[in-house]
Amino acid sequence: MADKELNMNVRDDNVSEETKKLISSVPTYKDSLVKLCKYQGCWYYYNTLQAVINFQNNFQPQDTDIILASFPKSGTTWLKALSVALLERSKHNDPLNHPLLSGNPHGIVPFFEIDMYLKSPTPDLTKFSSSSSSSSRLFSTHMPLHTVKQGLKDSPCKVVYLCRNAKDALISRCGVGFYGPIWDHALSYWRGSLKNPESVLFMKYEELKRVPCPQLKRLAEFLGCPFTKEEEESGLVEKIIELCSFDNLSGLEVNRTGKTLTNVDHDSFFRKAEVGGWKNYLTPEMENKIDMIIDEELKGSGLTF
Ligand code: PAP
Repeated sequence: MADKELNMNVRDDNVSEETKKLISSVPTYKDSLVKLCKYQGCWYYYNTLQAVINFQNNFQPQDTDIILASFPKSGTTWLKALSVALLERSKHNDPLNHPLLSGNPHGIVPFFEIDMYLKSPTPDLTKFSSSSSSSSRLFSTHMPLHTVKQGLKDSPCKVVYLCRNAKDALISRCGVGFYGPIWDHALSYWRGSLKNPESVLFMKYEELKRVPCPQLKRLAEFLGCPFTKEEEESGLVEKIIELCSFDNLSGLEVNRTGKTLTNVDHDSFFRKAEVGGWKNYLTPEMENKIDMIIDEELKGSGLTF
């Protein structure tokens, strides 16, 4: 594929001299399709690395900012939708007039390093601000926690991480290992959540699927907007789950058509949304090999996924 046909975040044509110098001093990987480099323990496309550095150098956090974090293909779209629905719930009583009905979740909650800081080191953040009703700005990222924290400085922003079974994330993506290794990624947030449970919430895709209502309430409490008794009695928790369900979101016109700012088809964020779907794609040998690596890497951490 000609370089210009690749999306901007995966290219290598927007890298400063300083970042080029940095790249020359870190591990790199190159094949006919991609160039990756390892920064702070995580693999990035070169332009994405530039955006990561732009973010680290220039992001001005506000104490009430909320950061939604995940490894790619771990349910980011779902987490974004749920968080928007939670934070905007007082404003959008009319079920036909909700931002999620007219905007793809990725258009509503931008990625630091894939949207905001990709084209400019100092983007205009006002246009990315989330809701006018909620005082929190919602952002998202696929960076590991230690890298995000450098951009957040010492701000007490809340960070929510959604973790997914590695084999399901692998199958969902069918791609190269950018942002990996997945175990180091998840461990950065796992350890952060153990150390600072009031700042970092660690959630699991499988739990959200299994028991969505308690998990949504957990998220609401963490974000400082717990459901009131009246809201619970009115069925609002279930309504938000339904609004953000795979079946509902994937069926909306806005998610069946159109593309994100970085040229990704909206419908590519919705595939099957299954737990354990990897069983249809991996041989027992592949399964064993991945399990052995993950078990070894997570040993002693208390985390399983
Ligand atoms: P991204 O990394 O490109 O942002 P992300 O949203 O993290 O993708 O993950 C996409 C996965 O979440 C897809 O999984 P699958 O390939 O196994 O099907 C997608 O189907 C799933 N997904 C998207 N929306 C929802 C939802 N509302 N509920 C549950 N899963 C969802």
